[in-house]
Amino acid sequence: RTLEHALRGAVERREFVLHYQPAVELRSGRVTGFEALVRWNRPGHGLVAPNEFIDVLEDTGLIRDVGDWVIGEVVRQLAAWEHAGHEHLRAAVNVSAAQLRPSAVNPDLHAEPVYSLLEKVQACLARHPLRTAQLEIELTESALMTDAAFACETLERLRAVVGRVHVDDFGTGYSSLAYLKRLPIDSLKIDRVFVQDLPDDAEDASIVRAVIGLAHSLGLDVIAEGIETEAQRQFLLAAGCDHGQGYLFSRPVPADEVPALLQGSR
Ligand code: G
Ligand code: G
Ligand code: MN
Ligand code: NA
Repeated sequence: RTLEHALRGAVERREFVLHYQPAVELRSGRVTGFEALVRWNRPGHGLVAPNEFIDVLEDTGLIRDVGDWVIGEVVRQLAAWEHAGHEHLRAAVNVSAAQLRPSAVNPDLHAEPVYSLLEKVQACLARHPLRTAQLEIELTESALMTDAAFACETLERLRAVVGRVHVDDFGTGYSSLAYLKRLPIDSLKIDRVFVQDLPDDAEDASIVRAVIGLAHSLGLDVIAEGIETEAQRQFLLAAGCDHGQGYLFSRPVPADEVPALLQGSR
């Protein structure tokens, strides 16, 4: 297929860029971290949004290559920000289910190492040592629950080298509460489909309150996504939501605009 072919070229030519969207403390508006979001700088097309190509990357396995690049780039960027005096910034990368599994070992190539996400992260951190657990990861609820036992084991080991682990798009999948309790995770990110019609939609309001209650009872932090209006922020704050992300605070911005966002946030 032509999109797949174009993406293979894009991986070789490294045509991807990262934008960063802040997450803020709802109470104060203070920036507490960033989420790295990939874009494809496709020649002749401008910046292409991930929803137009992430599925193809996942279906073809190319997500491993792009995902490796994303991790390396975020670690490099965090080290550069640190060097520029922006200390202890946190940035989360989105990790697909396919990146969680070690790659298949080629039986004919005994020398080929088994690739794992843990090893990739460790290699990046060896190149650019970060001071604290500044690198965070986001895994979707469905990626975690497809093979929850395996995800649990993998996260236990990853936890030694990364900072917070966020469950992305929470509410859109089918979480086993038994596993949710056991998983070494730090926060639930409420998907923006539940936020967009707040505060008027009574069902969404109930769902959001229930998720916040569930998260807090498990000792987890809550981040609401897709906050666009002050009314949404007020509702979420009153419901006890800890953090938020969305156009009300900032769109995802290129790396060079991040320092200005920090300035504005004190
Ligand atoms: O930036 P935007 O809102 O268009 O992102 C759309 C989707 O693409 C989101 O669900 C986001 O999680 C996903 N996405 C963005 N960047 C990455 C990435 O680096 N890796 C993976 N696996 N998904 C990403
Ligand atoms: O699935 P994930 O949460 O990783 O994706 C985040 C996506 O949501 C990004 O593509 C980002 O551009 C988008 N996004 C972030 N804030 C808002 C918002 O306030 N409104 C809408 N509609 N999309 C948002
Ligand atoms: Mn995300
Ligand atoms: Na999400």
